[in-house]
Amino acid sequence: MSTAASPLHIAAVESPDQPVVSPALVELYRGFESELLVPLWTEIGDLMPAHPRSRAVPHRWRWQALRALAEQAGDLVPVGRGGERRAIALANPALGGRPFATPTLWAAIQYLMPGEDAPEHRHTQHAFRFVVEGSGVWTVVGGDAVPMNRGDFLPQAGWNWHAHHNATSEPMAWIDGLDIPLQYVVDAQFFEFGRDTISEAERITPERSRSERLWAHPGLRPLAATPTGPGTPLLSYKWEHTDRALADQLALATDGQAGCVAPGHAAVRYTDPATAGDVLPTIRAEMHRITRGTETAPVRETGSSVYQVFDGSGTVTVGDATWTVTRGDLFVVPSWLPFSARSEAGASDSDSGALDLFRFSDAPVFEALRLHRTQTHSKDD
Ligand code: GTQ
Ligand code: FE2
Repeated sequence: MSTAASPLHIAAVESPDQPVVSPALVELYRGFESELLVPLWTEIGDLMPAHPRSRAVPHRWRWQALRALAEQAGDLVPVGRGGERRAIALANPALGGRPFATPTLWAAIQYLMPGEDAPEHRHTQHAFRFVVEGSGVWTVVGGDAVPMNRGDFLPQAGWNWHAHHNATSEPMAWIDGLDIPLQYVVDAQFFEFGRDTISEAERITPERSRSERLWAHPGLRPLAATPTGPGTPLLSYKWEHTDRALADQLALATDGQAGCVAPGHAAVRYTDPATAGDVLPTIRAEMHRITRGTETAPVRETGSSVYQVFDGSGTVTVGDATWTVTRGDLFVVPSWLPFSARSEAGASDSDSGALDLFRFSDAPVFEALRLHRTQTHSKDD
């Protein structure tokens, strides 16, 4: 009688830290395999390394290439119920062809043609949109129409109904960030279809959403509004505020006042106005401005990040990889690989003359689990 082949293979290898290979040892290992058992001693180096060795690798995607393919998809692929979104995800080359930018994060370019609607749905995955170019799409979250313009960051916590509609005669592209790979690996996902089309009353195009009118006043909390569910009640963080915060940080530093994270490097984190914590339970988002000629000190952290160049150009180094980057380009920083960036003159010259980097990461997960570690090196280390 033959039993089904065991999916396990435990290799008996000659190695100083492994038991002596003998016919009896090989037979022991076959016994483990047929009972679906794995000993720690053959696996420990992979399972319990001295420090994180990410399965993901550093990689850069060029915005021009993404954008051109998204345009082609706009002509060839309808958006509607079932497929839900014309979203094209970054696939880390070391994650088995899955649409995972990192082990925890999804990053995609989404594209909506003039007049198109992306149908309503909701899911437990936490999400955001970030706009590097264009305008004309409103995302309707829980009936609140939120405009999308260059530089705006739009978080949207899990289980909110949402649809998108392009109200103009131009196509629009933006990026989505979600915790899809995290929820996939921990089996946490729920999903529901909503209405196929949003109501005419929701097909409005206000300059500011209801959420902004309630929550976008610095330091002022509306007394009668109670955030429901996890995540920030503010659905859009507009570029004018982010830009001014970064410019003010740099100007203060020029006056000899503290404020920047390092000379020539200003940064802000998007936060929940009701808690001052991260905007989403699983995703942290930040904007960094690095002035022309400045190079940041290498930093490594547990957890992974995805960056998009919002403006300017420069050179970034992630572990052993170094790339030039310019407006719209995306790249990933796997766990515990050192990251540094240098701002340089290039093809696209930003308004501020600086390199502006939008960043999102899984840091809230690592912090909540008390697994977050950071290490900064000086440039000469
Ligand atoms: O826009 O609702 O990139 O549900 C992936 C899943 C976008 C969205 C994505 C989604 C969405
Ligand atoms: Fe969605």
